[in-house]
This record gives sequence, C-alpha cells and structure tokens, in this order.
Amino acid sequence: MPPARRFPEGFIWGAATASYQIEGAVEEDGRGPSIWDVFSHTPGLVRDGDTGDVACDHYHRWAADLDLVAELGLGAYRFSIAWPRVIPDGDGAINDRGLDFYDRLVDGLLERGIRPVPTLYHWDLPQALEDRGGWPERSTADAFGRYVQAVVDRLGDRVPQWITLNEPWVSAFIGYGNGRHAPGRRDLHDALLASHHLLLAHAHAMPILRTTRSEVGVTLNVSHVVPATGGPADRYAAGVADQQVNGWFADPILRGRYPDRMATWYGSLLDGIVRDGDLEAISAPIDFVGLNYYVRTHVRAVPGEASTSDPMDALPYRAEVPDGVPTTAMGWPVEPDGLSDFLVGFSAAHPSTPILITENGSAWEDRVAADGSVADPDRIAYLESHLAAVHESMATGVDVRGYFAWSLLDNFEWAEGYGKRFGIVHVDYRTQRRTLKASGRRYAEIARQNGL
Ligand code: IFM
Repeated sequence: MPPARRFPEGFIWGAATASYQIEGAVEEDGRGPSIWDVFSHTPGLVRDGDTGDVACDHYHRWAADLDLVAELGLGAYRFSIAWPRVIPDGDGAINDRGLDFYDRLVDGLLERGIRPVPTLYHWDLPQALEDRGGWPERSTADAFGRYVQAVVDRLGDRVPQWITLNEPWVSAFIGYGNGRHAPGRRDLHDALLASHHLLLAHAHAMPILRTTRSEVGVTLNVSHVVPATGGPADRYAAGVADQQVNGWFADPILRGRYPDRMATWYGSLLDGIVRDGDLEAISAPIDFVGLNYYVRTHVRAVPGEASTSDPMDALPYRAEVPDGVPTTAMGWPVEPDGLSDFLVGFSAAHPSTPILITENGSAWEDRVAADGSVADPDRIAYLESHLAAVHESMATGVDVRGYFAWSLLDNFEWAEGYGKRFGIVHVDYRTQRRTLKASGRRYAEIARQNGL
C-alpha cells in the first residue's frame, strides 16, 4: 500500500549522534580533555557517576555503526566533531590524528552513499579554554574560528552540509546559567556572555565555511511555548519564555537583533557585551536552520526569585506538565501537534529559511526480551505522530527539507548518564552489542517508502 503521507522527492532521512555521547576513547590519539570529561568525573554531577570514557566505543566501532546506518537505508548521518580531538588545548597545535578519525568517518559515509552532516560544536569545549574563562570570554569565539579552519582544511572538499553549533541555548543557559551541564557554572551574566560569544563563534565560522561549496546552517533547540492558562499573566509569561528559548538565538541569526522583550528584561546584564558589527556578522545569511524539537512548554507566570541557588529562577515563569498528558522517560510531555504548531509559526516568522529537523526523538524504559529483541511501541508512536506533524506543517507550505531521528544509538544522555535511552538502536553497554529496536525497523520502512 502506498503511504498515506508522502514526503517530497529528495526529502532527507537521517539519524543523529554527538561526539562525547558515543565516541569514548577519551585519551586516545592525542585527544585533550573537554569540559564534559571534567564535569562527568566530578562526583555527584552525573547520575550514577556515569562518564563518556567508553560510551558506545564508537571511536573503534565506527565502521560497523556506519554499516547500521546503511542497513537502515538512511541517506544522511549527523555527527559532531570533537574540538579537543582536533586542537587538544583548544587554541594551539592541530592534532592530525584527531582529524584522521573524522577523515575516515567522512570517507566511510561517502563510500556507503550516506551524506555526512557534521556539527562543529556539540558541547565538548576543550577544558583548557574553560580554564581561560570558557564561553563567557570573547576570545573563545576567536579560538573556535581557528578550530573551524583546521577542520575545513582537512574535510572541506567532501562535506556537503555543515552545522556550526548544536543548541547554543543549552550550552549557555544550562552550562553557565543553572550549571546542570558542563562546565557547571551558575551565573546569569556568564550565561548571557556565553550566549553572545557562541553567536560570535557561529559568525566567525561562516566566512570560513563559505570558502567551501557546502550548505551551512546552525542547529537550535526549540519548543512550542503556550500559556498554562488563558489569563493575561500566563500569556505574558509565555511571550517572555518564547523569546528566551526560541528567540534568543534565532533572532540575532535570522533577524540581526536580540528579541526586544527579553533584551529589556535582562537590562544592564547585557551592558558591554554586544560590540559594533557583531550582529551584522552574526546575521550573515545561512542556507538552512536546524531545529531540535522534543516538547511543548506550558508556561505559568511566577514572580522571578533572584535569591535561590538557581540563577535561572530569576526568570518570571516556570514550565509545567499539564495533568493527563503522557510523558516520556525524561518526564517530557508528548504532544505532537506542538511540532506542527511550532513549525507553522516559525516558518511564518522566517519564511525564507529552509528547515531541517536535526533532532527529534524520545527516551523510554526499553526492555530487551529473552530472544534479544527490543519492542518499543511508545517510541514508534512518538516517531510516527511527530512525522505526521511535520508532514501536516509541510502541507501548509512549511519548507522542511529533512528529518534526523535522535538518536542512532542509545548513548550518554549528559547529566542523566546512560539511564535514558533515546536510540533506535539498543546498545548493551557491557558487551557493546547493538540491536536494532522495532522503532529502527519502522523508521527504515518510513525512509524507504518516503512516507507513512
Ligand atoms: O541528547 C541530547 C542531545 O545531545 C541534544 N539535544 C537533546 C538530546 C536529548 O536530550
């Protein structure tokens, strides 16, 4: 039977991963330590004391993992390049052995007919740069430019599509704002400095990437933000939250300015951060925007509390999960129409920017059956309903060019360690055995049929 919902010819079907979450081999071939090595080795910061030391051992098993992508019939693979493998101390000598790994990976993908879509920064800042101040220092953005140049010199002839940053909002506000991620700092001013310097890093990368013939974009985490009630306070709070989460990076890049309401709210915290010419460089045209979508956010107005130990509590809203809405193992509400609603709104605001869904997926309590199989009906339902939502938005004219399932493999879920599994492929961390889950088989079928 032909699929009821067909995607356009050439629609990209892919899967995504990130370096620290899967590679392991943290001390191999000259790699330097990243902020995540230091953070995960600090007792009490990651659930169960998990670290990325071994992860999925992808550094050694990459060829078999690429075979899996090929067996799934996917046309694209999004991975990230670890800055500390390429420049171990962040801003010094280039480590050729680190680049060799990504060279092999890119060639391995091309040999299998799979499009490599590397992200240049997915959160593993070299620790040496954090020791010199990290993202709150403007010089970190300059160092990023030199790292990007090294990568482009080696891979620029073979990569068709680059992503500069993954979810800079998370790097800035979770890494430097509430400290739940590396490097674990808790200061709203640092978070704002970090966010501007991440934007500058993107800006510095753009002209370097433009020396290639590839498409270039950036990946942002987004959410469909709605008020918890119809009352004016919650509606106002939802507007603030929408600018804080969805606008803070998208607006500078796509409009050349920070969102007004949020900029006013931060007030003097922003003084001296933005220099002449910054926003012009940050808003250089991109070829696509990558959107990572997981949840709708229901927002309730609260008086901001500046005195708690979490500086993010100063923001005048809290997110809540409404009663009766099903949630994933992360506690995230499952509301697929949030994705279509978000895409329609985003596309109306930024009509000329093509969209790639660079991440979407869900974590569940997967069980391996006695026969070794993994049935994951909840993940299949999440996948199908969110793809239907993407399709629905496209039917209204939203320009979505591709979809990447998060994630190819179960992996190191940051502060949650290995306890939360997002993969369409199960990983037994004791044996490193990979098992295709039922959702992986279903996703392969959708990709093969170009629809569902
Ligand atoms: O695992 C992360 C990924 O690294 C970035 N986006 C969200 C995923 C799930 O939390």
